[in-house]
Amino acid sequence: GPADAWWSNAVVYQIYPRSFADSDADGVGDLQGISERLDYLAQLGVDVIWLSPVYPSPHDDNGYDISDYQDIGPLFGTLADFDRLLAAVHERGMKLVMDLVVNHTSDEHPWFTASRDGGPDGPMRDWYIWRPPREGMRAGTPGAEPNNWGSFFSGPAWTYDERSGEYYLHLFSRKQPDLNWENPQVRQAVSAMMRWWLERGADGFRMDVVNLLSKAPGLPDGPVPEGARYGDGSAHYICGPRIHEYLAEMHREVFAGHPRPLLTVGEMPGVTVEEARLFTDPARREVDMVFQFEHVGLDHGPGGKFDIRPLRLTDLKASLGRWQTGLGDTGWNSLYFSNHDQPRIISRFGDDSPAYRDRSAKLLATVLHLHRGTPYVYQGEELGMANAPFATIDDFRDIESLNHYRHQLAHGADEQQVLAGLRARGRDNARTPMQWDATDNAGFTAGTPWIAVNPDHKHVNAKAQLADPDSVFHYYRRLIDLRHTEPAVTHGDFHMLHPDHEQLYAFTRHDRERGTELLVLANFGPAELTVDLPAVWENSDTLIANLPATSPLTSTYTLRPWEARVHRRR
Ligand code: TEU
Repeated sequence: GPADAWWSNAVVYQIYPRSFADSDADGVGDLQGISERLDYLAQLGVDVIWLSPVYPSPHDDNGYDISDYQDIGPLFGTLADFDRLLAAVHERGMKLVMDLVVNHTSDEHPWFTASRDGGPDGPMRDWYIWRPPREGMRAGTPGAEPNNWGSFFSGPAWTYDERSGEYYLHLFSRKQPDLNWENPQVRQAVSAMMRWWLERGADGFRMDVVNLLSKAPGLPDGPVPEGARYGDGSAHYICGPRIHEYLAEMHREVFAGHPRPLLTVGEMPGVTVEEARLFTDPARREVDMVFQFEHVGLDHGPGGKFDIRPLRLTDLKASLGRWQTGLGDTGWNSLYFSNHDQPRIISRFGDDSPAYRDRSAKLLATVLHLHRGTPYVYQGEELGMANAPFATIDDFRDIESLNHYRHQLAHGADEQQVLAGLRARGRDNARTPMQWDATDNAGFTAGTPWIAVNPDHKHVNAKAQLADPDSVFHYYRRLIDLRHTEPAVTHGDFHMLHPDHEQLYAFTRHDRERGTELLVLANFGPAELTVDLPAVWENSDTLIANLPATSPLTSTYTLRPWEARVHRRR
């Protein structure tokens, strides 16, 4: 089962190459920049690096719109730079996982230009999803789209091609047309491309929105949410009718019998625990693990991600706890709070005020890393990087934020309210440059960064934290080490304590085979909290904690603001 897989005690580090390290002063990070920083990652102790897309791309969505799957984009370097990076990663005993974006391509990919320019009868037409206008409607007019689906990036999910009189589907931007996975030629081309990267030495794939590949036949309209202009088509493309067939076929064609240990993780918005059990059941041979979205949607209001609602700790515990149990015997969890699409976690679930930012960063890390599954660290998370102080719309770069702003204002929304949503939830919060040191531009670039550096880099940066044994960096290093050395972290059963408590996140991990048990206590907030403890924990050892203990554990213990502790008994 997964608990025996090579990755069962691995920790993955995500690099967003645009924002990691710029070696040639063009203001955008690159592969050579990554190569120069590998010792930092080796020191942190991570096992696997996941690279967000580095392929040729017009960068409408920062590389998630790919125009050539088998090359490196000139912004990032060359295939020779990639080979050097991969060799250097392998030399340090780490692995490198590529981002696989095959729900859609760029509209500048030759597959799409051939599909579009060949017209309705052209040989490549069926590689994408083309449809005539809605019956009785004049093409190109509002409402004439083939169905009512909205795109993830505001506006309709269809764009009209005047020359052929048809529309193409794009669940994301109009420059990200969806591939037609019903077409076996598409599937074969994708498999061949994946094999090519594995032969080059890549160690697996993170698969972008891979549960959206199969669309329901007929592409039916979706319900229109209160106050919305477009329908929600998700029931017709999330885990659609052929999705398990496609992933099992991909596994057979690409991964089966591969001689090297690989890792596959499917990014799956809207996936349920029940579906995730199927996707990650090793006997079904689909993917090793999935990224689910439930816990990062708990603070979304009815208006969606930019509609800010505070998190209730009981909701977070109920959600993560259900996933722990649901994938406890079959399947495997991915554990993440942060990635390039999410705001910074200390600004969201923690407390980024000067008094508590480091302590809450360590608390969040403790809670996440002590769950069962594979933890993912997003660049800068290990320094406790926070959301950026974006002032006006000119400070934002992300297509999702810019489109949302434009659409909201066009429909009469209040600008300050829209900006408040973007500041709290915009993806650019995760995309400000990595903070290497206190110099101007944080040591990220000698040029002008493509997005402003967070001014807090003067005191929050890697150089300062490497020199401080109490830093967030060294705390992450110790957590990662713990996963490598304490089997209960990898294998222990998960048991939630006090599920109804609004301030305490507490659980145990019981390794029955070795007779070890861990107790995790985390005080989510700025108030002290006295907890009652079962007698068995009296005088147990501290395994890791973000504060020195005030006293040995007895039948009660008072946790200070944002205090997190892990105790062990045998
Ligand atoms: O994201 C998919 C996704 O569903 C969301 O996280 C999305 O980014 C957005 O926040 C919805 O509000 C993946 C990639 O991680 C993301 O960067 C890409 O923009 C997207 O797919 C399209 O490739």
